[in-house]
Amino acid sequence: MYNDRLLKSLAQQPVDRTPVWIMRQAGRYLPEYRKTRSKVKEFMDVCTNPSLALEVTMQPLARFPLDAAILFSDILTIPDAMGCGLYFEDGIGPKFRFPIQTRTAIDSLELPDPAALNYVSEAIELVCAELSNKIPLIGFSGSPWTLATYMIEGGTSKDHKKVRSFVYQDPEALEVLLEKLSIAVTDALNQQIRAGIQVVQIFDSWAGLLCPHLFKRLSLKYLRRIISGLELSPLGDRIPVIIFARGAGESLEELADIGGDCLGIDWSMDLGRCKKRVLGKVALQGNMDPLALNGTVECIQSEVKRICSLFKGQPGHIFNLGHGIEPDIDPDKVSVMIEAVERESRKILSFGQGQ
Ligand code: 1CP
Repeated sequence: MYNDRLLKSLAQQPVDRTPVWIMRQAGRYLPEYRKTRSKVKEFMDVCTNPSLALEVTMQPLARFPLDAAILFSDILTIPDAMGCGLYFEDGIGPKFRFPIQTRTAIDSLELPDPAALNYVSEAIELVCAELSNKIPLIGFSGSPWTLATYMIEGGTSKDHKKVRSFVYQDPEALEVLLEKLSIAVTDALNQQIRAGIQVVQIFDSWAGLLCPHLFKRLSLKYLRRIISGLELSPLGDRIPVIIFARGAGESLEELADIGGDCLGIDWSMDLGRCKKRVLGKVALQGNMDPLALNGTVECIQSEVKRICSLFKGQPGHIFNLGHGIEPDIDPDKVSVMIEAVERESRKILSFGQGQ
């Protein structure tokens, strides 16, 4: 790997400067993405077409000196492959034609045919060939809990009342669903590993819907199982795992103890305090407020400086936003952020190797 800053930071080893990538780095805030997107009818047409997925994955890398690529795809590809009938409604978001709302629907739900996700492996192979080991490629999946929220709600939701009620109405059925999703997620991630990804990120974007004891039972347990079921890379390397459990700050210590390498920290958390709680056990990723990118240049620079300074002389930080980038952000502000990470982190990481 020519640029191994991300892999080194995940292993909490010293680097010359803090690595940086952005959640949802390919997407609507980039005019080149909107152009590619306009060539096809549905968002999923980009994901399922490996050459379009390659094109979009590479777009942010052509603009910014990022330290990682993330495959352009979506967490909802797995429920889609399980027959839930994913579609996107304009101005609303993802929806399922066949939501999973009863014990009967859960019992008859089948694991995806691995061939149904071949388009993901094909896209990964194309991206790896294009990257030729210059920077690592991150593969990803949703957590079983987060996928279950979409499947039970029937799509995106404002209040998540259906799934939050289901937790109490039929906990046994929910656990059957989570078991099935754990197998599907483990299989899908192993398929991505065999195709060539070098890092895994698991998005538990709706972890915050669960109070800590339910989070343990309905999410953490399955995350642990998935991590322990991951295969070695085709070259025999362990694949580092980043867990982004949004809203689960209360359970940080427990999250640090399930075999992952890094915790993604959402923007609502105090990163300095997170560091005291778990750094050493795991690396930390984050956590600039995505809306800080709407601030002035000086505001962005001072936020970056504040965050980078928390890790003075200490390895194990990966700079990122504390959630996905918003579609209305000016890409020039992203350049300001990345340049500031480079400048500020070189200053504070005095143990660098002069790369
Ligand atoms: O083009 C469009 O209009 C569709 C917008 C879009 C994009 C750009 C969707 C629909 N998905 C994506 C890509 C995507 N999704 C990536 C790309 C890789 C990257 O460059 O980072 C990734 C990693 C995801 C992951 C994802 N999808 C998550 C987890 C991250 C998070 O934001 O918490 C979630 C929750 C989804 C579901 C989803 N897919 C799309 C949308 C708009 C949503 C969110 C729906 C909701 O708010 O409930």
